Amino acid sequence: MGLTLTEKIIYAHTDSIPEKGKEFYLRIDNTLTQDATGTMAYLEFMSMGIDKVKAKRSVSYIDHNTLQNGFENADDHEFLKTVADKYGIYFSKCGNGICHQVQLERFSIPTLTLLGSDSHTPTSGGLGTLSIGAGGLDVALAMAGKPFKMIMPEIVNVKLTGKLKCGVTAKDIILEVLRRKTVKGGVNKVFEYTGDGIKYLTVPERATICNMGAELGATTSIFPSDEVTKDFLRREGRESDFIELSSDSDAIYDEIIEIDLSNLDALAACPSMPDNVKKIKEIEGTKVDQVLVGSCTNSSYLDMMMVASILKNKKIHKDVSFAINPGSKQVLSMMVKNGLLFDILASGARILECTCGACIGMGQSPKTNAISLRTYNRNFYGRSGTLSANVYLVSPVTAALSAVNGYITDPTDKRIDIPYEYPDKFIIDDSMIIKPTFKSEIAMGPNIMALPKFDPLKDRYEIKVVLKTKDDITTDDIMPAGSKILPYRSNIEKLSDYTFYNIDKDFKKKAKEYTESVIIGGLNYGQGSSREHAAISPRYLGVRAVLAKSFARIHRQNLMNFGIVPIVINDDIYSSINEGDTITLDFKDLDKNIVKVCDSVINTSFTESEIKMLKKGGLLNTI
Ligand code: MIC
Ligand code: SF4
Repeated sequence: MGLTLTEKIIYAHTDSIPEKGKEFYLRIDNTLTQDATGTMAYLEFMSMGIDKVKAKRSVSYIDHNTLQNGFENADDHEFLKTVADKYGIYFSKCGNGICHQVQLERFSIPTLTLLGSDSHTPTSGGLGTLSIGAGGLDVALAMAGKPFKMIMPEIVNVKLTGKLKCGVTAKDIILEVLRRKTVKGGVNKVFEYTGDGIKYLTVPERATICNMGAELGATTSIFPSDEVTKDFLRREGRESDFIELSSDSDAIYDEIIEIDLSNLDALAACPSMPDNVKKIKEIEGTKVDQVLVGSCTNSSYLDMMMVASILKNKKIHKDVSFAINPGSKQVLSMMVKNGLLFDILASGARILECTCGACIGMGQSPKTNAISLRTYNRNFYGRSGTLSANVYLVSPVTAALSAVNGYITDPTDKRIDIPYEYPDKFIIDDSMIIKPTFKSEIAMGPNIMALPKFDPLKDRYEIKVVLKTKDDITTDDIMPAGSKILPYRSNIEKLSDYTFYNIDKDFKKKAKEYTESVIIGGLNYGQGSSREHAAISPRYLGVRAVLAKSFARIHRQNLMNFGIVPIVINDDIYSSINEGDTITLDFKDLDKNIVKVCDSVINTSFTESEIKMLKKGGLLNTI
């Protein structure tokens, strides 16, 4: 029996063949962190008492928390720089680019494994790397040389046939997958792309698809490493990193999805969920106030080439605010060299730095009730920084055309002439990537606080329900980001002020009053980012368990890592408990995977190591 690409890479990184749906340990070759999750991840790494990273290559990026409006972010950057130097980690300076884009360009290698403290780490799947997002503590463990505990996923084959119509792009392919599978449809699944259609997709386009595969809740997404991969690595001057690998022709998949690319129209994820997908045709004509191009989903040179081609000799509509964030210094340099930047600038664009920027709420919050079109991957409620804004996620082509017209414009079947060169050799300048010397003293600014300590789990709680939520609660709901809050990522006391802030401004007050509490959640609780702060902060405020209909993969692990028990409940239990109720939680039989919620006996499915960690009050207490 043939093997899938995912199985081939997993089997090469484990000691025995894992059983589907069961826990196993994956050896991790490389790791990445970014600044917003990195400070915590490195504090955790340092608490392990290891003198040097054990991964083949670890890279620490500064790309999220870049607005230096006070000392906090700059201090975090300095801390991260000194940690990187001391422990043998490459350090990508602020301005060098968004972690996933730079990782793709300069570091990722087909067939290897990559663990990153950011949910969009799967971007490197576009290059054939098995790349997975995780909480900072899991990445810290990988840097300490420990394998990554995961569930052997189901493998979904997405077969792409035919060729995209003019004006329809890779972004529309992943929006179509999201339309079909929803934001809950990928939990514990890997999406493996095959079919005739993939040969027309370059590595940056494949990376767009794998990047936004995170919105399916998937473990990861991956393309084979083939001639297209080789060509990309050659342009990057890294042909020697090429290793060919694809699935066997008789590989068995758990599920097959077919997409005929020639039938696909341009799509948009409408407010406020990435799976609320409609054809652009259906929303065409809607007036737009803001258009933003960038983020790790769509900020490659290829994306910028399409945008510049549309904007050349045109002007942005007078009522539209238009801005771009190129994904990396490499992308921006090539834009300067080949004239793209001049044409974009001349059109009336605002040019922003090569960082996450508005995607994580670092500026560019739109006006009240704005319609904002973004080439990003997430349009969750509140993420733009303006609660009343309506954010649509679209391709760079749709974004640029709409910015010129002032209303949402369908690019389907529109020919775009590209007047620029796609460089045969990309501009390579790694001077903003600092190699470690193992000499630095750690610099800890006054805003960087020690990790909070958490106590073990008791056998029984009589405990208040501090919050009851609906389905699809995101980590942005739990622990919002944005320029005002992100500077406190390494100061949990301060950060905790904002827990559930956009949903319930009194959350902290109530949680403190109750001392210990539980949260009741719907389906897919904790979808979205890998930020472990969405677990640490509630735990810091006394949350001991979340009872939800289902959990997102990364957040479930983060909850357990910090001693919050994630308990799956049915509809009846969900309906019978309300906010403000006092309930009993009985963990006496947790060893037998039994938890009692009031009178209901719930069979849980924790593994032995998870039970041990939960009882101790979290992973750091265990190690
Ligand atoms: C995001 O896109 O939500 C982030 C910001 O990149 C997060 C990480 C974080 O919260 O720092 C993610 O995707 O994991
Ligand atoms: Fe940065 Fe946005 Fe990508 Fe997250 S999704 S890594 S915030 S660009």
